[in-house]
Amino acid sequence: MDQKTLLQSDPEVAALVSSEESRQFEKVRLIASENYTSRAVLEATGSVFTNKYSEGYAGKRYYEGQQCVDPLEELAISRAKALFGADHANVQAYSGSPANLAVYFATLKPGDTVMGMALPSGGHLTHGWKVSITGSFFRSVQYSVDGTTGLIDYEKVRELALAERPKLLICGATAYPRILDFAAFRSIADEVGAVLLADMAHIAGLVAGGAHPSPIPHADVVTTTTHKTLRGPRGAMILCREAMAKAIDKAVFPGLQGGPHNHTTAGIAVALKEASTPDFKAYAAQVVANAKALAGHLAGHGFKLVSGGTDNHLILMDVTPRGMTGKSYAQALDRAGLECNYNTVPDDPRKPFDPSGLRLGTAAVTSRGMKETEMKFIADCFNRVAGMVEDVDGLDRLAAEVREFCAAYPAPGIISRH
Ligand code: DSN
Repeated sequence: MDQKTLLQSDPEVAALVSSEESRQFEKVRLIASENYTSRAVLEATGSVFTNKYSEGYAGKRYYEGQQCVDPLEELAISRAKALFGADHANVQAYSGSPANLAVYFATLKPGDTVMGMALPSGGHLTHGWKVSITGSFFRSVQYSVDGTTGLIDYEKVRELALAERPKLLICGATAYPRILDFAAFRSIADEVGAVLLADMAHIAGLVAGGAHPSPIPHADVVTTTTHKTLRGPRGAMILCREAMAKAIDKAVFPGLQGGPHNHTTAGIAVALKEASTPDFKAYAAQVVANAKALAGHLAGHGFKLVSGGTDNHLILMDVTPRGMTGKSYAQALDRAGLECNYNTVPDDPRKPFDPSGLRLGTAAVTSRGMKETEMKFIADCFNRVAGMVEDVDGLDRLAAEVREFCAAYPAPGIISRH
């Protein structure tokens, strides 16, 4: 961004912003939940809409001066509904966790039973994990992936649902590399009379671009963040059937939140316009093609891929067969200019703070125009780092190579380096 004013008024913050731009430009960013937003999204998110309070909804606000906010929010809502084919959209949730909590508030009473995928299997904290409010204010039962195949066993999910009769059944994941069978979850929810919540945060961009089946025809309510594969600002949306619209809106405001972050709504509106283009469709397809290519090359280097590969943007791999743990390897990779996060793998014998695995995603590198050929370079770098985890000089030399490699790929939004 143009930071002349910031530089003058607060050089310390300006320097950190500038360093972060360089860091994002010079690294191969493979954190599966991250991306690069466009310059247009950054400008909308950094706009004067941050100055405005707008508690309520269009036409029914508790503050005056909504001449621009009302049409902005209505524009974001209509773009969200059109892009995903939803009856209703709420674009006010601050992020993914509040969006999920709003669904709990709209559909449950404290102590009711919820059922989601366990965090170590690739679920999210807010899918009922014990340390989250969703696992302590509600009665939470959790399903897991099969420890051997790494896949969801839909028959086991069904059996657990029949035994526990959840009021809210949650599907969706943060570390599941395969297609989710939303129709199977629908049929389980129907059998036990549960509301079905699909959290599509990780795959929303793939759904928008037609590279992953949509949960919209199956789920009663769908939550998503807007900044992962969807490539918008940090924010969230809740999409639902008309029958749930009033309850969802009421749960978000006044149930859970005060004024919406209108600057975020502006960024979301821009991202939704971008996501409805043929270019974005091609992007979503390339994200998956890149993940498959990267997975193939990593397997060729002896890494053990959970489920044997990927259908989406995400790869989960057990690095212990190569004599490393997830944390030490992720730290060495970061030093060498390749950024990812350590992650548990199914039935991980190790603790989450130093687990057996790594999670990788191709959303950000694909936004820079990288394709299958570049995935081979990246996988080769992973192999080289595995051979020198403690060799800091070797890692620093590789980081210089990675910087040179990255320089050829423009990063959306980072115009200072173009
Ligand atoms: N923290 C996000 C992720 O990395 O998947 C989920 O909210």
